[in-house]
Amino acid sequence: MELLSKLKNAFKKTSDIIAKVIPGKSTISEEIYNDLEDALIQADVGVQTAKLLIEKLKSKKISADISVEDVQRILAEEISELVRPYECNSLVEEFDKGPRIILVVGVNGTGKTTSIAKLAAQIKSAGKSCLMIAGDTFRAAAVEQLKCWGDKLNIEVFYRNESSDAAGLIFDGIKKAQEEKIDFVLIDTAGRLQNRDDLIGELEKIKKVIKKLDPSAPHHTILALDGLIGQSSTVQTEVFFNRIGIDRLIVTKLDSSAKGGMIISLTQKYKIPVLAIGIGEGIEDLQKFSAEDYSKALVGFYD
Ligand SMILES: Nc1nc2c(ncn2[C@@H]2O[C@H](COP(=O)(O)OP(=O)(O)OP(=O)(O)O)[C@@H](O)[C@H]2O)c(=O)[nH]1
Ligand SMILES: [Mg+2]
Repeated sequence: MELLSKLKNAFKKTSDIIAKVIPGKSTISEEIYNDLEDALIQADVGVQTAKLLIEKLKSKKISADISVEDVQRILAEEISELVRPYECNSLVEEFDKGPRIILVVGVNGTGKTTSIAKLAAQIKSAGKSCLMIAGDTFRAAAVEQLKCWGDKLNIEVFYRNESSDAAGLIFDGIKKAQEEKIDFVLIDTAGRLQNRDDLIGELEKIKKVIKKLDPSAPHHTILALDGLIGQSSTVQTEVFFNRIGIDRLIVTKLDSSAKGGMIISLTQKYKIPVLAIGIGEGIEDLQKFSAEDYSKALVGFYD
């Protein structure tokens, strides 16, 4: 229950956009449908998806006498249906044998390092061992940031103070994890803009190096997306999807975003499961993505 109310608060900015269209209305008119469509677009669900949702809503042949809750409930059900295929198991739930090697990528400041710490905390509390590799050798403070999380969580961080070669460091870190039979390896990487061809190329090299040690790895390549920028993250997703081959999304900062609808359009377009959503800066603020909870929170419907 506490989780749901956190989610509810996190999505308040988005759900307010939708809720304010229909307060106190007892009948649903073409005008309200139009306003709802606009609200959905504002919440960044995407124009096509917004149109689709309104069509679905209309096809329900709901009576003219309708409550706000009815509209919210039906919308939540429709949204849930769209995103349900993109729910997935948490890393720990799908664990078979270690080391499970997880690479986290994304543009600058999207929440990669923080999300790695949050995931590591979940892995630890499930009783599995974990090594975090400070593969962001680009920014001096990046290693310190991950070490700081490692100290707080009492989870080992593999790092070098001065290293220009991220791939070499990552290779050595994975080797150590294999030797020590550690269950999970979480690899942090430097933020890189999708239009920096050289930096995207470096990630391709990192993936190749990882495969030398385990041809089945990385077992997941997670793209961290900033929930604040909403649908604009499509441009980023496109490049990482095509060049690096991502297979999980983490959408962060949804607690302060009014664009929570982005998850619908992104999943429909790229068909990538959402591993988790970030709803705050605290270590516990990374939630498993639940289609039902997300949809209800997005439209502000709670039964
Ligand atoms: N409110 C909120 N803040 C978040 C969330 N996730 C991350 N942050 C904050 O966003 C900022 C950037 O997070 P980082 O984890 O450093 O992002 P990064 O992708 O590693 O950044 P670079 O390494 O510089 O590319 C930090 O201040 C985090 O505390 C979230 O879900 N909600
Ligand atoms: Mg970072």
